[in-house]
Amino acid sequence: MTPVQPTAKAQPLDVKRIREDFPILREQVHGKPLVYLDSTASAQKPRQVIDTLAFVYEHAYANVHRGIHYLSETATQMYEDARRKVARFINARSPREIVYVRNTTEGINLVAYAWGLPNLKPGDEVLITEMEHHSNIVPWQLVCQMTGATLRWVPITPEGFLDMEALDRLLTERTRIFAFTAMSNVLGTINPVKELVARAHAVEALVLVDGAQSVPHLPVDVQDLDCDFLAFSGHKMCGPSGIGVLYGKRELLEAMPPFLGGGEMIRQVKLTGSTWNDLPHKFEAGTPAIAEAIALGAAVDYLSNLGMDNVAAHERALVRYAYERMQDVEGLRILGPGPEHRGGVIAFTLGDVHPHDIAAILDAEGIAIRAGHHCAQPVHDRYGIPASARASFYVYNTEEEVDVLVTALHKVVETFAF
Ligand code: 7TS
Repeated sequence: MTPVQPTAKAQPLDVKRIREDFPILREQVHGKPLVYLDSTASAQKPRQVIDTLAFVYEHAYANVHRGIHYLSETATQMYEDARRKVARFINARSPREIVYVRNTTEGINLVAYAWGLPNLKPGDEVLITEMEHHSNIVPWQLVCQMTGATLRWVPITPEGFLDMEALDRLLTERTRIFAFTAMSNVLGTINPVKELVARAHAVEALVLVDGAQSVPHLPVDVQDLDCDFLAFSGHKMCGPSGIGVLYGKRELLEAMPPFLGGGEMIRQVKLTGSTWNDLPHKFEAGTPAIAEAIALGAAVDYLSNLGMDNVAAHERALVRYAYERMQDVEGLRILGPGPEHRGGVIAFTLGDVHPHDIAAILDAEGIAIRAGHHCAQPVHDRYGIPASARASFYVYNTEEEVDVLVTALHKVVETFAF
């Protein structure tokens, strides 16, 4: 595997200033300063995003695409401006390719149902990987059951990479779609998305990229990657919960039937049948998350101002530091590849200590990590463990916080005296 290449142009983030933008980071937890190391589950929100939500509700709130009145037109304008910002952020050809959904999970389900149900049949194969989040496994299991298609998966090597030799055997002319994560939420592995897309296209399979962990942390350019679909969540990229995005190539989205039916997604409704609205509204039935979509635009502005190359470089440096410091903790085993191949996620086990006990001891120190299977049971099965503890990093985390984590991990070792 080629290490993830650092970009020469990256500038250091001014983390002290960034932290001032995140009011929650001033909280005390159990009398200790909060050390938030759970951004892979959900990221904290900067003042700019919180203020945008408040601004919309105080000054610009009404339903969108419906009213002829001032407020509705203002809200619609802001809602569509945010869509244009998202399109630019991932370099989509057009905002019409940006469908607002609730989260990554809904985006993947949209493709599984609206593309999968009409297109899959017995003999067809859907290819996923062993390192997927449940949201990129279960929808495909359901749709394969309904259509008679077969679900296959690319195994993971002992080091935590996709097994590229197995991929060669698994990608065949029977493969209709290859759905994989750009970055594992457990192993931290950054997958070679562009290469995987090219290999899938060589057998004429479509590609859905689960961007839940890549769009918030790495520069993503859908035209360069040439992926057919990309799903991601606002709440993991400093935006609000309840808003996410499905990017899809226009011709594919045009050809797909709607996923949900209702208001807004129609052109005309007769009791005998209906016709559909233009993209992207065909996929946006019902009143959407209006203020949340607008605030996602503010999150995109925030990250764009920091610069995604700089965000990625900051996390790379932090994960390298954490990876090295954590080697000193007795009995600690890190899942997945070395720091040069991973994003800002470190999942680990510590002797026989249950990950929930690790998380509870750390919580008492004000440190928020996640413990469990992180909605990725097959990854844990692969390594023969039921669960792990996981620290994850974002733009507001510092080396000092890693030091607090490592000191607390030594405390866990002392408490359990192994
Ligand atoms: N895909 C990946 C790779 C993820 O990490 C997650 C969420 C999802 C999909 C689903 O995102 P949602 O916004 O639709 O829920 N991952 C995690 C996690 O690691 N801990 O909590 C949520």
